[in-house]
Amino acid sequence: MLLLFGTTRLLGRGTTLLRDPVKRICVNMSSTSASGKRLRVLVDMDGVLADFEGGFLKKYRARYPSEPYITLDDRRGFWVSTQYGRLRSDLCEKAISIWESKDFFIELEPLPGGVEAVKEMAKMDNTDVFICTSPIKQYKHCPYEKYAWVEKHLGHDFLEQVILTRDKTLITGDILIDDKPDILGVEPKPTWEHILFTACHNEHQPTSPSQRRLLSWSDDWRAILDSKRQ
Ligand code: UMP
Ligand code: MG
Repeated sequence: MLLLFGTTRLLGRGTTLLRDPVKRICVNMSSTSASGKRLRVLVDMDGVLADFEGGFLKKYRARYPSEPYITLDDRRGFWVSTQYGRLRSDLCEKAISIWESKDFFIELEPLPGGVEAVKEMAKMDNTDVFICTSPIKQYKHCPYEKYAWVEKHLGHDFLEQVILTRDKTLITGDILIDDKPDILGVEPKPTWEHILFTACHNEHQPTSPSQRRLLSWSDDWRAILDSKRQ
């Protein structure tokens, strides 16, 4: 018993040593994605659950009322700072100053239907949902506020599902719902299929025939999940 307890601690939380082969099979079936049974969905935050573009424009215009700005209809390309820098070189830094400010990330409004969809997904049988989001490198407020946003909109228990990473290719999953058209990192063959979530900056961008889009949370995300189930 002592040996079993010690080994369990070594194996980590949620892992038990089961000598009974029937129990061992049950545990494997209910908990592992290696069996291919459970679907693992990774959902991005900025531009998918939280309205980064709308929040940025509102705060940029409030802080710099006499500076030129780019309407959401005219947004092109993932990097806001790059497009502002092309408008006038000093506007790149001004744009960055907005999302580096305290309260920027926590005050982002939820995008329509996103929070409800994630809550529904999380309740589905054989489905694990994780929020997979990249923090900015200026870390004073952003990582804290991303956790606080999840707690505020999805509840305290959902903090267990948060993955902060600058490299999403390292994370294993079946689907990654993300508004960034090119998700690159050290892993050349990520396990997930990238479902491009439509946003103002990518809606005019042609996508390769193999890339699937989710037009919004009113689109049929359930069918996309079902298509990945075995
Ligand atoms: N971001 C920038 N520069 C930009 C636009 C966004 O640094 O011009 C940051 C803000 C978010 C992150 O922290 O990129 C986007 O994260 P994902 O949605 O890709 O996880
Ligand atoms: Mg995003």
